[in-house]
Amino acid sequence: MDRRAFLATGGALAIGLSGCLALGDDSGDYDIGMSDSRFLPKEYRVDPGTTVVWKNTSARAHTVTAYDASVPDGAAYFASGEYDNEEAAREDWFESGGGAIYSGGTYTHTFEEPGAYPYVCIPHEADGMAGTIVVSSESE
Ligand SMILES: [Cu+2]
Repeated sequence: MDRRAFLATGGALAIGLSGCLALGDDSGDYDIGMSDSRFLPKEYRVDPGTTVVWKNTSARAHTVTAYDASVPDGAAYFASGEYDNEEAAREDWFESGGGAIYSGGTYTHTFEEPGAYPYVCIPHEADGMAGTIVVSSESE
């Protein structure tokens, strides 16, 4: 490699690094945002083993609550507040606002088993605030 080619490579590397740093400022810290009555995006695909981060990017409190009946066989139930099942999550929400993700708050869950995982926001279920995580390998 001559000196000119070496300098060109170094320049490209510097540009690549500054691009990574800029991403970390805002868009890189969550996967699914929330408006007043929507998960954004509504459907989200990940590879098995991926940790998904929800962030409440609105001013209202929300929950992330999986539907018991829809969790794939062998997969773990998930809900903000770390409830073991949907009934417990709903009861606690209606009694004390349990499981709430407040403005700016986050919830994370790692998805191991392939399949579709529909979930809902309990307080805004009637407004249609629901989403689905699809866990599948990219090659499928
Ligand atoms: Cu909500």
